[in-house]
Amino acid sequence: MKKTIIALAVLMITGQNLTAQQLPKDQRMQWWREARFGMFIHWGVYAVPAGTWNGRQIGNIGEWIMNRGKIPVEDYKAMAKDFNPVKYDPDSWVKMAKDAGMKYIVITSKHHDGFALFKSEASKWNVVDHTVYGKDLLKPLAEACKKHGIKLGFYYSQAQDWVNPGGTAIRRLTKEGWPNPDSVIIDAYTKEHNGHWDWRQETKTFEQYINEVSVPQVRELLTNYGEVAVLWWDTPNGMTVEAATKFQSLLAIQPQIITNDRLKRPDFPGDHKTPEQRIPNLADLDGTDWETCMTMNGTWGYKSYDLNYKSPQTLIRNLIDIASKGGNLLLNVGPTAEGEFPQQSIEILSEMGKWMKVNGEAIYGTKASPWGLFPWGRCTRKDTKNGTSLYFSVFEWPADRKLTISGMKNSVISAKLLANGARVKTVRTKEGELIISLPAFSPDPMASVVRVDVRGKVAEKIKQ
Ligand code: FHN
Repeated sequence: MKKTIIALAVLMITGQNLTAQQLPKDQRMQWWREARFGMFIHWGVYAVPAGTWNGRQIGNIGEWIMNRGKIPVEDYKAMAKDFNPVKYDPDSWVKMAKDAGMKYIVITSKHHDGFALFKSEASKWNVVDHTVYGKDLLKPLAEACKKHGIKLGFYYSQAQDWVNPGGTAIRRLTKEGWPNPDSVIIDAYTKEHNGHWDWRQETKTFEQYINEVSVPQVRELLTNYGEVAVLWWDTPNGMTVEAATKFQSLLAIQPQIITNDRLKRPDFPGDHKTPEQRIPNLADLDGTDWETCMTMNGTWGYKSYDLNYKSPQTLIRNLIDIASKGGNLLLNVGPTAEGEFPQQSIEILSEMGKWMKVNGEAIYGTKASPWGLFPWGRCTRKDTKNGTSLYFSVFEWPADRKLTISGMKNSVISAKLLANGARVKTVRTKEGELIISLPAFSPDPMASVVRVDVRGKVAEKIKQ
């Protein structure tokens, strides 16, 4: 407790310096707010068992197999001999992301299994020192991203690590299920749940882990790979203000970097929120930037038998829904141990790319809908030189072929379908409603976008 108070005091005193090390938030967030769509990649040794250990299918998400199966550290480490991504082609990964319409990639440089996809001096449990493959996986990805104009970010599990000793703070859970920061004792369940089922995990303290592995590795990531666009923290369980302050001060190495809200709650809010596997309701949004991260099937890390993929239509509509609420979508791919994207993911990316090529302007650089949601679809908007472009994405083609927009007084300059360029008619009713008349059939089953250009600015929020 005393330590926390001292660290908080240090933070308050140095707080200004910490933020001064970073470029102003709006400047840093500019590309991210325009991008709207990125790729998450969960890749590591868990792709070897791919959901099955000792002949048993282990439930839950694939990258948690070590924890869920309570796999002993040495057994898990032994799996690294089969992590041999000879088919890894970072150029084609980046091209697939780019062709899908994604503008950035965030890859798990180290997930909770502690395995670093990069050469690290801080822990030998990394791809160079621990696999026959023996090469840094992030370097060529950084080069490919640079070549194709895609921003690269690193996910880093700063406080949860089941292999590097000390890598998970042991805390008794409170009644609500959150770690209680003032306790140190443990019943067997809490211990296992927190990542302790092998004595090897306990040969060092959490503090040692933070100082000897986690902080040095983040420094390596921020130093050795050129410009890093995003640092994506995860599972701040047991994080202390002292530890978070150390990570935070490293950000000075990359003054343009964007970070999320998972370093340590609530003291370090980062630049954006991270709703996981869900799209927030309008009522939950408070003006803070946000990014929904989502899987294509039911797992982040590769699981050979999870074939429960969402349809391209669902994912495209999710992206539109998110953009209409002012957020970003970080859509996950879990590559195999050989270094390939699953075929289903490739197909989904390609379908999304086809839609984005035609309709991307309804997503990139747009702002949230001035009206909230429509029963038949969503709206995004963009300020133009002379006025505003409104993008109405139609999910449910209305039987009467009419979209009714209430409460907007701006006069219409033009209206057309992005799918085929066909003009659509608009009329104004006596009551001032705008009626958009659609053709008989929707030109695109994924979502058809009507772009309506109007004069002047459209008010931020219009009551219907
Ligand atoms: O435990 C992780 C999980 O494996 C995955 O990485 C997700 C992605 O947001 N984050 C954690 C759970 O919140």
